Amino acid sequence: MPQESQQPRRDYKRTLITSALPYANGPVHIGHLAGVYVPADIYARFLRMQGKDVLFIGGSDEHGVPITIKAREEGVTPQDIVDRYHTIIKKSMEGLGISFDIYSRTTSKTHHETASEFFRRLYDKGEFVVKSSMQLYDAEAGEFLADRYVMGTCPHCGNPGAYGDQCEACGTSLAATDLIDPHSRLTSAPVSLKETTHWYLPLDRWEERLRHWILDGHQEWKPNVYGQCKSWLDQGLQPRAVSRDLDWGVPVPVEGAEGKVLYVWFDAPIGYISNTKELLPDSWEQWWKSDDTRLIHFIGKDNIVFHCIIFPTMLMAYGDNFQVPDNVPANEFLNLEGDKISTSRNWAVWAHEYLEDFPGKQDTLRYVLTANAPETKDNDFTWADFQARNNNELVAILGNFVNRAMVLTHKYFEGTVPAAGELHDVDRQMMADVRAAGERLTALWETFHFRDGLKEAMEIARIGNRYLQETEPWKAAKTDMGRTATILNRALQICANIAIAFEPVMPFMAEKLQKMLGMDKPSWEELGSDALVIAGNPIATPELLFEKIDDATIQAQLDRLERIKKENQIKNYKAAPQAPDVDFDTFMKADLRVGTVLECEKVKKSDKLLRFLIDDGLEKRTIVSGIAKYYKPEELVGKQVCFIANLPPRKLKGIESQGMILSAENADGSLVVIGPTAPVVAGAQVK
Ligand code: B3M
Ligand code: ZN
Repeated sequence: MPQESQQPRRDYKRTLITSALPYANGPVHIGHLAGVYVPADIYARFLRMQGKDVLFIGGSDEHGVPITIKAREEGVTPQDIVDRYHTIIKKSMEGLGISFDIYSRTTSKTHHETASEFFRRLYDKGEFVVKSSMQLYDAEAGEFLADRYVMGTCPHCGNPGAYGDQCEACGTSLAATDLIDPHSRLTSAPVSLKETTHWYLPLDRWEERLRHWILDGHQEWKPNVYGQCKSWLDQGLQPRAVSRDLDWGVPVPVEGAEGKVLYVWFDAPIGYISNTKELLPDSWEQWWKSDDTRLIHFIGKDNIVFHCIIFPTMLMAYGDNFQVPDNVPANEFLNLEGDKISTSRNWAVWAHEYLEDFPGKQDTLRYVLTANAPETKDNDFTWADFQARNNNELVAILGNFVNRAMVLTHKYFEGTVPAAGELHDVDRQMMADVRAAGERLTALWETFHFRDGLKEAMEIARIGNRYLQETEPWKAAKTDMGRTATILNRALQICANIAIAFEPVMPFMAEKLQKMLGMDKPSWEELGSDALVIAGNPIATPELLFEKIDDATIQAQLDRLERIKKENQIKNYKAAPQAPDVDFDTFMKADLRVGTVLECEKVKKSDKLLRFLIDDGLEKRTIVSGIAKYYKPEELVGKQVCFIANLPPRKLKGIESQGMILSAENADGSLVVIGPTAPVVAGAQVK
């Protein structure tokens, strides 16, 4: 059971669920899915199955500096960029069954109007302060520069390509003013400072109210969320700028604000409101401004301050009974094979690529991401774990149980649900266990413990397998068909419970299973029932719910990541600094030659060494070289290689090596043998 006391509010009539609006400057990946979209979708489906009034709002965040940078890099407009990624993201969400009531975008007309009006109202109410400050400026382009638009040398690691907000080589967060030699990415001109004016939201005015609301009123929030809020509040809040000098975004709707737009973090959360409005133009206010609405934000941990402090302040400042969030179940981060997921390094499993590579296996991903959700700490996604959970849990436990129950029903009762007779203790105990698992599941999901709840759902399938093992209906069938009927009736009831318990996490599987069992669309309240499938009704021929994923499929994914790792190493390669001078005569003492490889073989008991027999123009010589990991011996026979002829002989693994073959070391540490670009005579000198 959860350790914190997360008691859900009971006095509400409807739940408004939002999930962070992904930036439309790239596709979504498994980190977004595990952290935000899958848990939000589970919660939405879970409430809908209970007959609750739910709205699940999504959309793309289409403003902000990274989008303008990408557009410039590609020589297209920001609108082109967001059109491209909004389409990809929306399709991925649909493909994965994320059941938004609306998935819209912040470039929509409704959003521009709504965000603009929101700003104007705060402005008119005197909720902003105006301040002038010195900002980075590119005098050549005549434009102010966001930190990301500044480049220079990292003061920590010396990387000459560090950005004004972060050095991607060493990972340090920076301010543009920390950089050595800061220059503009627009024109390469050195950056200067210029005075500019912006509107600020004075968070400090709201500090007491926020303290009371969160620190006293929401101790049930997840410890990571509550802790971050407390730390912000304890440090004391400062006014935050809500406008920027930029030409992409919602224009600041005030006279004299030409060339200024709303800061993306001001307009993006208003996107939740705009999208509700777009969906329900006449009744959206009920979802935002009435006391009996409960607002829940699903986000990742880097968005906590915006959703717990800044957006609530905006809502309170607006007034009009706008509701502040009741809970913000933010997640930590998911890593991939031990490394931080990164869009710029292409280190991710992209949702749209997964859907192509694993057609029909949306539920497997949803299951794995929930079973391994980063709810309390950062977690790691590995392809080995993905395969193991599919094969050992979905196939071997869940799929296997359902299949056995249905196949036995076909075998003994021609595919008709048999009637249960007198119940034994084992039958009653089994149903009590299913009910108890269902109750624990409900309590866990009500309090946003999706990962632990999923374990309880799987427990129902485990109970099913144990039940068949214990009751052995195939044995009873030899002596007592009535007993077999009872057992299989119970087993089919467990299948039906599975079709309910897993529906929020694996909706595709659940729908298929419900159809196979001939169930009506179930409601959550029926979980734990032993009357879900009716005696005398037919069930379908069982189809497999999950299939095994083989090693080759997993290897292909690992190979892809390996390739990406190499590409990144090449991209980030920094050539070694030049060695100190060597005088010409010394260099000329080295006798460098070209030889032709006559024989090449692996050295026994070594995975590094190859033994060469080389025609050096004078005789045949043996050279041992440490390149076995990068070549198959037969590839090198007949090739010409450069070697140093006049090194003193050296024994390697008992073989005397007469010289050294030259190779170049690539960015990933792999070695490539050096040879002439056209055939030459064996023994040709290299000068
Ligand atoms: N687009 C940041 C992010 O994707 C931002 C969320 C907005 S939610 C209103 O992490
Ligand atoms: Zn650095």
